[in-house]
Amino acid sequence: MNRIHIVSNRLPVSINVENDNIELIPSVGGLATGMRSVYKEYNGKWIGWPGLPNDDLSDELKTNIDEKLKGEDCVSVHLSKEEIDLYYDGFSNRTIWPLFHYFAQHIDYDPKLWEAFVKVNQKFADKALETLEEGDTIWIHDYQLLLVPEMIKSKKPGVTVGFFLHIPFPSFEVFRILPWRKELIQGMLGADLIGFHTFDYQRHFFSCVRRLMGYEISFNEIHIEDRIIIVDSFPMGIDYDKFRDAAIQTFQKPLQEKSKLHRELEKYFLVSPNRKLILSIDRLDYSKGIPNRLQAFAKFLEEYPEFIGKVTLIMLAVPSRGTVEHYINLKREVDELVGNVNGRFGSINYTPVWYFYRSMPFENLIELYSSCDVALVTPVRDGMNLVAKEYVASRTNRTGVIILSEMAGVSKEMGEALMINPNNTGEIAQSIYQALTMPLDEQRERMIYLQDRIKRYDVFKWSSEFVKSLRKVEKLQSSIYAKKVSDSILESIKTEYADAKKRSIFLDYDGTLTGFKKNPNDAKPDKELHNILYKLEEDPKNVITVISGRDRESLESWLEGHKINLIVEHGVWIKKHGKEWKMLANANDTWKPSIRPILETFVDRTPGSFIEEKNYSLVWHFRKAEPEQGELRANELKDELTTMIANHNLEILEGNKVIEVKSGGINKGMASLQFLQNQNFDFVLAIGDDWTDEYMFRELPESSVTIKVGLKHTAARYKVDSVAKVRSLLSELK
Ligand code: ADQ
Repeated sequence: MNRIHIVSNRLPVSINVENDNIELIPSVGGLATGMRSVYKEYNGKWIGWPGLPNDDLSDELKTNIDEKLKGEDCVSVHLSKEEIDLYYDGFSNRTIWPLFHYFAQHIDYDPKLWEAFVKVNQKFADKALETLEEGDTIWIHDYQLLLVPEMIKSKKPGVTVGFFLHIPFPSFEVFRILPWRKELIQGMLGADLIGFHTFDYQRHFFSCVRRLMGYEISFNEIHIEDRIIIVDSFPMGIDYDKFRDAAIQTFQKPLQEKSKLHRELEKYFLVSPNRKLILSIDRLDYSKGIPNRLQAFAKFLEEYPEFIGKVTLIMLAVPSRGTVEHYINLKREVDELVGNVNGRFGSINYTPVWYFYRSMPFENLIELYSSCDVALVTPVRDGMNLVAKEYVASRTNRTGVIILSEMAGVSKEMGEALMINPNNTGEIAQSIYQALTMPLDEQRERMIYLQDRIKRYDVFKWSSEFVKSLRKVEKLQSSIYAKKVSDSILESIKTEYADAKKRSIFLDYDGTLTGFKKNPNDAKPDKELHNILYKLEEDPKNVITVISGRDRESLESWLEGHKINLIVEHGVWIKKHGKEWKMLANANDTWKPSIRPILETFVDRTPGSFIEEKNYSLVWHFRKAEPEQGELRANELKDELTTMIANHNLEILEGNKVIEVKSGGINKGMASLQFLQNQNFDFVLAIGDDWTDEYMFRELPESSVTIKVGLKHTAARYKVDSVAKVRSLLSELK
């Protein structure tokens, strides 16, 4: 079984050094739990920063730390204070974090931060490369390491690379703001599998790839040069059983074993049995919508004064990124707002907001989750949000209500929560009222569904699904390589060619012999191509046919002087060398007047697209249109045409950035077979790039050497990845 390694900014352990004594403290967070099962099971290493700046560490201590970490199968990437400042607090948290959370006004564009980001990403990649062997798999995590996939892939292409982004991926209009947008996308595209929490982030990523890089995307695959990248959504889960079991135990503990917090909570309920608790838990981060939440709570007390004295908001904020300016300002704002709400609505025996600015042990978290009637989760942007899931898992009596921001990834899985827009404080106040007055039966009904779902797709399922997809993509890549014309395949093709007495060579034109041009009339053969063809024609054993979807005129004039046959319009016309054009199939064009107006409306609605008219077909080209709009309209057009074609015996052909409507029953397969009839060729070679060539690959005799240009699924026997490879293959045939 191939090894799977993990790379993340932080290792799953913290290090405590006292008097040269090194203590490793395992992290209990969701990622550490989920990944620990993976890298242990697959015999891998975890590569990351141990959490201490290396400036304060002697060489000896560093070596000892590394040794100790080795025992946990961890490999450390040591970082200096300056690197942490520029790469982590800097580019990661002052540039990418605000950008990806739509806080454009907070973005720091300092090129120094970018340079440090590149340098430190390279450090992580180098450490990983030291550990990796060809054939291994590596799973890289999160926005701090966006460049690492490419840095690894370019050095070790045989390693399967996975990447998971834990935060949102923004829409193109936001992402494009960044000066280094292309570099980030390129970095991510080094991965074979890219995972996001939700389909929306996946969609945004696709649109950035399409618009910035122009790569082709079909379903959830990105096709680049010689690789296919799979992109998918994997909503991260939690260790459900751990939270549920801990919640059960909390209530079974005898009084003397209960924590101080728990005893105080119980005392509170004892004194005021009708009091209700609302819970709010996050890192203190501007993406979490904490000020909005406090304002909404104040509004609620204002609008429903009967709840003053009866409802308390317990607000836990974990200190986070305290050296970054916007976090310092946020802390000040939250402190003030808490003071404001308590000052306005509090009394001697009533504090509306209990505010804790600290991290809490797991035990206390569980006590809070299981004691609070409502969870208020109102981020303005959040990749997933695990707090919402942890609250659900801890509700062992199946009561409790979640008020949830529609801007959190988790909202896609929690339709039963009370959904709010985090910027609408009136709506949040209203939902707080609805939650506090919700009948228990309704609470249970909603909670049962939520628990079912969150339990099923827990963190172990999440990681195993990702690993399963990694294995799948690994197989896919190897099947691509298997069909690729390798040196030994090339040798055997050359031998077959040399041994043959009479050869038929079918060559598609656009995308096969020449690259695609924005304007189809610019695709004239260049000198190199002319020479390749002249050389092939010289051999009297060769019968060469260019077989294309093009019209008669351009190919005839471009290839004038060559000893070549032409089959055009996908098989409607044939012109044997030195002879006149002849119709190969029975085609008619009486349908054109009814189809042309439809295509014209698409030209009007899609700037950059145009119609090409051939004798027996009409083609809508959208290569020059804005890529996303082009794809979208192409789907619309196909849909619209489908209802028309049956009446006219027409066919729709989908080529590379073209939709072609033509008379039915005519295709390159039929044409090439007809061409071979009554001739005794003992070698047939066919090369083509798009799916109109698939007809030819399927219909030609099994012994033919069929070659697809590109990496998509194909009926051809072999694949090459570019026009340049086609040309070099043809030049080598002797
Ligand atoms: P975070 O932004 O950190 O994670 P979240 O998913 O809510 O956000 O996870 C927070 C974790 O911290 C929870 O497990 C919670 O229990 C714990 N926690 C919160 N307050 C605490 C406190 N006071 N004391 C102790 N522990 C506390 C990023 C993304 C998220 C994404 C996760 C996972 O921003 O959108 O869900 O990664 O992919």
